[in-house]
Amino acid sequence: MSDSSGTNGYSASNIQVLEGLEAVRKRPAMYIGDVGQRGLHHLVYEVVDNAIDEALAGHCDHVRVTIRRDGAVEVKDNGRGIPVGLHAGQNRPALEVVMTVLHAGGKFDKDSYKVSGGLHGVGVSCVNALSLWLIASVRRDGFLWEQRYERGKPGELTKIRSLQPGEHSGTTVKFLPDPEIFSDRKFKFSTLSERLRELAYLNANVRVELEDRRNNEVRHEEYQFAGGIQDFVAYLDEGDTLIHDDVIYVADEQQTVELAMRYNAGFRSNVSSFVNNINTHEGGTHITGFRRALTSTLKGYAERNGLLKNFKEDLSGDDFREGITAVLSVKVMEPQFEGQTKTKLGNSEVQGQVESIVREKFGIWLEDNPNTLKQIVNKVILAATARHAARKARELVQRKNAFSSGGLPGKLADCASRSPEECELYLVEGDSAGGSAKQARDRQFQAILPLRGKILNVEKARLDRILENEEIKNIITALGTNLPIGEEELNLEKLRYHKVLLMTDADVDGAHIRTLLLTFFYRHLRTLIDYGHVYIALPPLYKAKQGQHEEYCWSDEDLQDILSNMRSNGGGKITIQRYKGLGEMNPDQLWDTTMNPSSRQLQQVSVENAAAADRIFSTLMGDLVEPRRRFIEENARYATIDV
Ligand code: 0RA
Repeated sequence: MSDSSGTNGYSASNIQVLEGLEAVRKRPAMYIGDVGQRGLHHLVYEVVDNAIDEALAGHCDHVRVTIRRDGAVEVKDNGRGIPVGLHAGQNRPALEVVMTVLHAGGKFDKDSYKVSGGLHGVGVSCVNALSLWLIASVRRDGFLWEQRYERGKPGELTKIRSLQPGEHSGTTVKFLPDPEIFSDRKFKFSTLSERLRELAYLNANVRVELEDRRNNEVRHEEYQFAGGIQDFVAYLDEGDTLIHDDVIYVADEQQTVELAMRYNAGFRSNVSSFVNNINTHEGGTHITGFRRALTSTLKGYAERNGLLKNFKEDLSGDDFREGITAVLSVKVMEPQFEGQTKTKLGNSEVQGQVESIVREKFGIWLEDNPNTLKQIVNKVILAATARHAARKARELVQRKNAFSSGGLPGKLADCASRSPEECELYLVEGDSAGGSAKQARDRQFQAILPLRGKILNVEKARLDRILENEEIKNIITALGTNLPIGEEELNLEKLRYHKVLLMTDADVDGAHIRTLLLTFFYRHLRTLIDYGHVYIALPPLYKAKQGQHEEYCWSDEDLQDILSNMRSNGGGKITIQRYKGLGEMNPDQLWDTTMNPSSRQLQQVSVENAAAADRIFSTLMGDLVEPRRRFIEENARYATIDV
């Protein structure tokens, strides 16, 4: 605000404030990403991030999030409390400034690692602008203060009462998202709990609670991890067969760079990274520094200990990360976020900082743990060997394709169009459903690839084995892309269909096959998911019929609604058909319900929280039975797994 003095100060800045909040209400997506589920939950994260900032500054160790019966959310912390005194330049309480001025939150505390960039750090004022009402309560300076806002417009700041002896200072923010902005205002317990759990790992010892009071049975979870990101790694690699017991932890004295990691016998690399508690999905300079340090440190120690004497092939950086589960968390004063989703760290100075800290501290760790060094190096050698074998296997596939007709799989019923933007590939469970789909489709733009039986569980196989699998070879050849090996990228420009649809039966087997396919896409063709090319085609569960009138239902609630409508219309006997398989529909029905773009139901596959998705895949598809059983038991009641 430039206008800070004179009697006009208040009204002039006041007008600017209202204009600022109005701008947020006019273009909410510009500030919070979107006004769907993601944006809605972002409101909570924004408020929680403020409380966590207070914890990072060392003034707060308890954050409690409550979803209230009325659908509002309350975030309570035991920090210093947002200051309520008059803000020097603005002639109004500092609290009101924080709540109404865009980006005001960080301007008080210059040396804190305030989140900024990306969607984070837009400030609690955005939450305020997008809430029907918001109530900020502050316990500070011996009193409880309260101020209520409506669609961002402040009421009076009121002193409510004295604090009781022993009552802690802190801030509580309660808000109800505005129905004019958000059509869906239902917070999801699992979405909130994932982020809160993650924050508790990233901020060791901070106690984070989540309580859902919307149902008669109150649901409550609490996260507090003394081991911080070390515990995070143990959570992520639960169920994996470990190469060594201890989680490796390295950090500098100020903990501006923290790294925890452990190797397992699996084939993937699961590296999550955070900057100021924000997940940097797209990596960046900190990840580059980590990778370089990991490779050079391990290689150096392996060579000096004569562990690479008998291995003459080249080692790629990727080989050093096979089977690793790692969490890298760094604090950066003025982070620059880049990339498609603004989750890639750009600060060049960070690379060297991370690299030298990891090099030094991991080196010390390896000197103290020579046996683990040996086990890790053996694993690296296996990875390199498999990578060479995978290259050979892929060359073989490519050479074979070059000789067959057009290089496309024999089972593929291709479409006529050659414009990938309009083309769709249906991956269909079973030859018989595949047959129906071929009759049902619009052959101009819809291609069908029937898959026989269960595809390979890629969670349990190395790439060279995966490349021997017929179904997987067919999928890859039909798609036209490569199957990236090691550090290669997917050649997206070769993709022959911009929609890839998984069409499986609406039963347990179908769900299993869908999970196998999703695992394959998630692990090996992740770029297709990231760019929104992968969909699940949802066949209906029921058909309700009354006389000539038929309706399809996609859920049990759907069915109940439709049945009660039919009953109230009179009109005679109702029959219900339950579709267990795609094969029970004739081609016309299959077209109407599942393939016709104007009437079908599709679910776009997205990876909202990659770490959680990763864990779900390893738990569901990995080696150990016990964690899988427990996962299913724990989640049967609540969870639908969104990947
Ligand atoms: C600015 C200054 C001070 C505290 C805060 C912001 C603060 C903000 C939030 C948001 C949620 N919880 C919060 N807790 C504190 C304190 C300055 C001081 O006391 O010296």
